[in-house]
Amino acid sequence: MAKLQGLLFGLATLVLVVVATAFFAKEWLPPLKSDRIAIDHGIAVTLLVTGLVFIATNLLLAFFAWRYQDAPGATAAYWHHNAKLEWIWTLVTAAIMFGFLFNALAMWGQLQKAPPADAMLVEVVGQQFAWNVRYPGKDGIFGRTDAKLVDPGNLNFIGLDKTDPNAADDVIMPQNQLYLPEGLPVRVRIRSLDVIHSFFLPNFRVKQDAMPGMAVETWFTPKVAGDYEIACAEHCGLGHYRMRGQLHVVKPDGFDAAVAAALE
Ligand SMILES: [Cu+2]
Repeated sequence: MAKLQGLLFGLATLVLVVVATAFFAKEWLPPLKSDRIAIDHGIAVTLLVTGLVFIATNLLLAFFAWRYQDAPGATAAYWHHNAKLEWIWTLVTAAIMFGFLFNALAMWGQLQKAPPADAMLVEVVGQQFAWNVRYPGKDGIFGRTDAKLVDPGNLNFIGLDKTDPNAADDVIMPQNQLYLPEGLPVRVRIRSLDVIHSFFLPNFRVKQDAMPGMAVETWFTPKVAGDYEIACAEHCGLGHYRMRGQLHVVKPDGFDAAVAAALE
C-alpha cells in the first residue's frame, strides 16, 4: 500500500509542476512596459531556486515512502544528533538565502538611485477611492496644498491653495487619469489624503505605498505607449475594489495635446 502512496505522491508532484508550468509559461506576469527588468529577473531567480527545491524535496519524500515502506519483520533505524548533517543543511540554506539577499539589495539599489535630472515630475494623491493626478506646470513647482481647503464639491480634491503663485499653472487632471510620455523618465510623487493606499502599476513593476502625511517619490521610465491600469494595492476601505485609474502612455510629441484633450 505504502509503495502505491509513494508513487502517487511523486506522480502528483510531477503533474502539478507540468500543469503549473504550462499554465504560467505563456504569461505569468503582466507584460513588462518599463525599464524595471531587474524586478522580473529577481522574481524569476527566486521562483527557479525555490521551485527546484520544492520538486527535489517532494520527489525525495515520494521516494522514501516508496522505498522504506513497512513490511513484515522490518525495523526502523533510529538515531539522533548528526552535527555534520545539521551544519551542512544550515550552511547550504544560509548560502542560498544570502544569494537572494544580495540579489535583492542590488535590485533595491538600482530602484532607489537618484532619478535623472531631466525626469518629468508628476504627483499622484490617493484618496478613498480615487487617484488625483497633478502636474506642476511650466515652473516645475507644485502649488501649496492644505487639507483644510479640500473641497470635492468644487473639484478641489487635494486642497490646492489657489492663492499660492506656484499653484497658478498647476495642472489638475480629471480623477484617475494619468498621462505619461513614452521613453522619458518620470518622478512620481505619491501622497495620500486619508488612509494608506498603494500606487500600483502592474505593467511597470511600480508599487509604492501612499502614506498620509508623507510625500514619497519613485521613478521609472515607461517604454511602450498604450493604456494601462493603475491599481490600489493596499486594502483601503469598502471601495478599494473600485479604486482604479488609467495610465495612458503616449508619444512625447503628442503628450501636451493628450493632456489638453483630457482636460476638456
Ligand atoms: Cu486605495
